[in-house]
Amino acid sequence: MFCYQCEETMNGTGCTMNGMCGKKGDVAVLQDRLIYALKGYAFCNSRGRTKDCNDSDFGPFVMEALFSTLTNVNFDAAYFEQMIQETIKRRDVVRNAVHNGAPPGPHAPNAAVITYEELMTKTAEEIGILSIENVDVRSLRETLIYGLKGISAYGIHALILNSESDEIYQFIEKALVSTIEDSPLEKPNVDQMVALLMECGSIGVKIMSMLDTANTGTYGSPVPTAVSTGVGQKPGILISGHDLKDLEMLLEQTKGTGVDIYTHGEMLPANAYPFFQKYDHLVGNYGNAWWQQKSEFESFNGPILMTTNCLVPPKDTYIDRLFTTNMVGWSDGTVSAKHIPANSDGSKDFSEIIALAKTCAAPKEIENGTVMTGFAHDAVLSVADKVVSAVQSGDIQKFVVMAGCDGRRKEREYYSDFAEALPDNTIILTAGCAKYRYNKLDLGDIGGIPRVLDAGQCNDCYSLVVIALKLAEVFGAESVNDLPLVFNIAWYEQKATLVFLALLSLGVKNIVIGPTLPACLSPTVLDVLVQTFNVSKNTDVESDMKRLITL
Ligand code: FS2
Ligand code: SF4
Repeated sequence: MFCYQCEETMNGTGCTMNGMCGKKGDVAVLQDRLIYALKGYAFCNSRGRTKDCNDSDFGPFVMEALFSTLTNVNFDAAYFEQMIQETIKRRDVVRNAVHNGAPPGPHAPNAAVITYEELMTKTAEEIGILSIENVDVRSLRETLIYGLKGISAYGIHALILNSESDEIYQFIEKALVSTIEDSPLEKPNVDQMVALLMECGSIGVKIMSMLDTANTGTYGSPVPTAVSTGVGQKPGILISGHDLKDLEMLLEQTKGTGVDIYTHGEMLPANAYPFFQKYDHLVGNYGNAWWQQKSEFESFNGPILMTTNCLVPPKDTYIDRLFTTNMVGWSDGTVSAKHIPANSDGSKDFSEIIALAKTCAAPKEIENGTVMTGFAHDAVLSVADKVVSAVQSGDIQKFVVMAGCDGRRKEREYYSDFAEALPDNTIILTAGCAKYRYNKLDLGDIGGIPRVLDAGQCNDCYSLVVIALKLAEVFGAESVNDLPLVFNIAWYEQKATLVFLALLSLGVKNIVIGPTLPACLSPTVLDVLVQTFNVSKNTDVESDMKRLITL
């Protein structure tokens, strides 16, 4: 196997035996085969589009497939075998329609004609990342694929709330086709591949905006909320991941059952939506970022529902209480987590989880306080006057965007240290699970404005963009680069890759990322990013404080 899509990749270069995330070699090569098959499906669908016989379900299916290959989503070999089979079946339907049942032409790429049986014999070396010999082409293509995974993750959440866009589906199709090695079409040159990455970033802004509209249209605009981190006396269900519709269905089905609901990880910001606040049995948030789940799921005592990433290979002590849904899956070939499927109308039956919860002890207390969230764009912009006068008076010197992901590496303590070392006249704007590194620190407020403003999940980085653009407008700045605003972001997986591309597509410069640079960036591609956008890696707290804040 070879995988270098996330920040924890082995030695900062690539996982080659088993993934640091727990992904086994057999699942890694199945994911390579699925992506290969998706490229062939995209190729045939693009031909079908010109003859009006493309698959109308192409976008949703491909988004599901790509999302399932994102880090920490699905570890189940059987799932990927079935998805590869389904992709080839769908591809063949479109291809036959394009050719009126005749065999494909001699110039069709292999991904458009390979059979399921043949594909299942292909190795990672033959069809995976390292099959692309030119290191820069490999870098640009893989970064694009990771951006597509991010688009797909956010696209699926929007789709679940009945929001979709053919523009986004057509981009996914075009981008997949652009990565085909033996394509009969003219291959994009390096400049065109860089342009595709920027387009991917723009589509990222669109999908995050669409999801923001879908979320706020369905659940209301988040309001600043102090969320309890303690526990009650009743048994509970812990819901983790990002999917708000699952939370809605779970809350409805647990009404009056005597079972409490707790959020975990990226589900914390759900507590700030007015819609969810009407449920008294949504009692608070249990635990921290995804990587601490092994101890937190154990001490929670009740069932856990993983609606999306980040799933860590479970311990025996709670595997019987772990349920997955959507694209999430876990199996080691012998033991599997129970999967809750969606019915054809999107509804789900959580009765098995609820019945199990009733037999479990209440969660063990691991904290007892509150944590603030709910500072999405509407909440922050409603106090824009206060913010502007605080900047004008010098009470606020700088805004520091510290959004992104958390991870288990020790180097990430940097983010807590950096937050603590920031001068009192700075405000942290955050979103994503990176916040758990500093959202429980007592950093105080500036004239009633908390020094850590949590806009929500990683997709809610869109809120930070809206806030930055509004500040630029209010201050008459030409761009966000002219604001007292710096970026020190933490990345882990492919949604963060998309958010990064989205920021670049908006022309944001001087972004500092860490704790390492993406391994998929070749020296040449990195050089382009440095020359064009002055992107750099974080260093140590003292040096970064000097270059970002005090200079
Ligand atoms: Fe955090 Fe993990 Fe949100 Fe990422 S829960 S690192 O995949 O999606 O951010
Ligand atoms: Fe390694 Fe990350 Fe790939 Fe997992 S997702 S195999 S940790 S690079």
